[in-house]
Amino acid sequence: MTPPLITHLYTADPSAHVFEGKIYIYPSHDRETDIQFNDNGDQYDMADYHVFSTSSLDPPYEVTDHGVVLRAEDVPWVSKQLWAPDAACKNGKYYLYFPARDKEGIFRIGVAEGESPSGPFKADPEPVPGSYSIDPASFVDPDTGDAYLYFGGLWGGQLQCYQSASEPDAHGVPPFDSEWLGPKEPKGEGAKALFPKVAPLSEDMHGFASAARDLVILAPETGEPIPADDHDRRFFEAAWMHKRHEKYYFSYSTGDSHYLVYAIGDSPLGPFTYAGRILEPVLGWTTHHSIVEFQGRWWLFHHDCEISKGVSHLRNVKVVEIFYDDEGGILPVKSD
Ligand code: FUB
Repeated sequence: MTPPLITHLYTADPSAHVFEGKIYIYPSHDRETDIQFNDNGDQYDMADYHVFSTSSLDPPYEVTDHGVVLRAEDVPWVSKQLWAPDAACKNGKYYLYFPARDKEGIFRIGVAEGESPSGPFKADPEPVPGSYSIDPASFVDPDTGDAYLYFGGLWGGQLQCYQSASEPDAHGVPPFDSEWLGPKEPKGEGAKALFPKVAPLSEDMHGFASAARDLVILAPETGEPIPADDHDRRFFEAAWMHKRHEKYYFSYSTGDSHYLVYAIGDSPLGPFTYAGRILEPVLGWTTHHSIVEFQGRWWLFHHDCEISKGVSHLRNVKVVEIFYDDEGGILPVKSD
């Protein structure tokens, strides 16, 4: 069985990057809580972030914990729930993107800047204008240097609250519809799945260069958007982007069907075509990941609940090597 990578804290949602020749991991920091499990995710009540680094991904693991790099109490707009973060490097600086509930209980995405991949990070006083929902994943195209932010998550992640066709605000955000709060999403004959969002990042990495738009995911057999009722393939949360051999790979969690899956496209803005499963369900409700090349090998970082013996909000990060077939398809990870 793959051993946990980090064992002294509960960690989840690992976003891994190669910075300065090492692997840096930006995970959620899970903690114990008395909040009862519900489908809105209230029990995921995290309050700070740690950063980790390592020079080798083969066991036995030697991972450095760089300590707390950002706390909820240090961000003026945040009320609670520091969920899955990601980091980017551009212009010699490091940027931590993080979702959290604002003082009205609405998920927004913040950005914090630092001089080093190991932090600390200083957050902007307001969330990124035009951002909403959860699970930011930043991607700096290795060939063009252009940077993008992907985001969105259903149910507790509130993405379904932004479906209104009414006039968007000045940042292009549709009106928030609180009728959709909770574990809800479109369903039924003819309903299309909601898409994740993507926005090009501004040169200073603190804002969007243009409004977030849909990242279209098509079913290969029809060429049409994936139907809402197709819970084995529709986007739920945990966006991630990587590039290999000129192809863009958008991967994500299917949420209540518990798969990690991926879609392939020719542009970081899409469209993408669903291509298959990467990881079967793991112990625990959530599954969330990142994919990165390190020292000529490709790695899937993910989490399960091995250490807590299945407590869904007390997770541990793992890493496993992945392989591609000759056509560029990702070979599904063998469960162990
Ligand atoms: O860690 C809190 C939430 O659980 C994340 O934002 C989701 O992706 C899921 O892993």
